[in-house]
Amino acid sequence: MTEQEKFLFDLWGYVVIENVLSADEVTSANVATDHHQITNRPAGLAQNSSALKAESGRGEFQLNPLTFEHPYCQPFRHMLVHPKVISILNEILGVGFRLDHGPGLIQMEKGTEGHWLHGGMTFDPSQYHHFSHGRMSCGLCVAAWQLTDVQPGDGGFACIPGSHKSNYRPPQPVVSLENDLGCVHQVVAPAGSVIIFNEALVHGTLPWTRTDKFRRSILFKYSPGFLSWGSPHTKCPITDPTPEESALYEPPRRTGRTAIGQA
Ligand SMILES: O=C(O)CCC(=O)C(=O)O
Repeated sequence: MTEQEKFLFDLWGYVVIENVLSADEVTSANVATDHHQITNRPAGLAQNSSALKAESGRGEFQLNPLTFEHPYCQPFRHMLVHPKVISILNEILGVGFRLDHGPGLIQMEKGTEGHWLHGGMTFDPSQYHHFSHGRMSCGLCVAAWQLTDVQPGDGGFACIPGSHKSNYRPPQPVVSLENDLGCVHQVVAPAGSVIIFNEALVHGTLPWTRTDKFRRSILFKYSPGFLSWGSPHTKCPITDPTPEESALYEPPRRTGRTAIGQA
């Protein structure tokens, strides 16, 4: 993790890292996505917000993409243990971090609703940002890979930068986006980039209503090795896992987890 990435992630609670995937890798991930069933969930994530409502719910994979048949699992397995992401997670979650849940696809076509802002509202021992002894320590964090371009005004991922460290709950009109007080930021990111964000950040999704292009983001959620936000995995779902992939599925525990990405 570079000094600039540390600075921005600590300051904002997220950082966008561009050009992590090549154009060919983005294409392979989109081809693999096109070959598998995507189902639209019923609309409802916008709750009763007039600012977030739209006709349809977002599209999601029916199967875990890490278990797709070869070669279609490969782009997602590459993302799971990408060296750039591993180096960042070793810094912010600590050595021995684990895959908590995911990967999950978010696909939005024109007319897809947004998602009420969430995260960071109260003390939550599973989602946090702490700084001591010269380094960050975080709870649940996300690597959100961008398979399509997101431009200013398109919608999609949005957050209140810095809110992972804020002390007051955002007012209700802010989390519903009905009056965002100018503090909500739509995150712009080209295809091939990865957004690393802390789940303690107040974040959500703006509706996708302004562009005919679609949005595809695939989210991997990681926790420190001792912590499980979701139900711990019973086993690695990949039938032919590498040692690095297996390590990410070890049970949560304070010590003794296999470290990955260490020289
Ligand atoms: O990328 C998005 O649209 C939002 C994702 C989100 O809210 C989450 O992962 O908790």
